[in-house]
Amino acid sequence: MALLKILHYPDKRLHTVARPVEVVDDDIRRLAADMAETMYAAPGIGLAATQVDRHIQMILVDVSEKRNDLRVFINPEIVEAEGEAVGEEGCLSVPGIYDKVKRAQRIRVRALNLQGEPFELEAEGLLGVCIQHEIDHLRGKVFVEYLSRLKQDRIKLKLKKQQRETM
Ligand code: GNR
Ligand code: NI
Repeated sequence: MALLKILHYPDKRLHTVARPVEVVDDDIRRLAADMAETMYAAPGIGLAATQVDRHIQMILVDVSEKRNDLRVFINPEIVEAEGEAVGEEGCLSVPGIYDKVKRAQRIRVRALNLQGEPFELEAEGLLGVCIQHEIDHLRGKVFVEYLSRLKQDRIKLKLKKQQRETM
């Protein structure tokens, strides 16, 4: 296993649109294991392949207290969404920034598991939010893009300054 480097906003590579996984093979399973290690070490409740500069449609989520309920979604698709819910979000690619985002309250997701088998899952609450946040990453979208232009510009300045200071 290996820890992977997480890209930080405003890195252009975070806006790459991920391509579907064609075959779920050992390379994909190895990447999933490395992403899991990276997500738990961060620590985060989710991670998209986009964030580790691998532009394929795979996301990981674990919203459990004990950090022992890893879910992997390959080629995830939201097939139903209903309601609206606003919640505070953060992102490993936007460290130190938290703000409110409006999401669907309940979603139904279709994806492949690490055996390449299709499954569906209904999610709400933090799990639902996290899945929507991760699928956005696969489309090249970072949560701060839901905020006002003014806030986005302030966040960009703050993170660029942080990056200079840690160089
Ligand atoms: O660790 C994370 N926490 C979080 C909190 C509220 C809403 C979404 C998230 S996802 C984030 C990890 C991450 O950046 N995934 O892309
Ligand atoms: Ni994120």
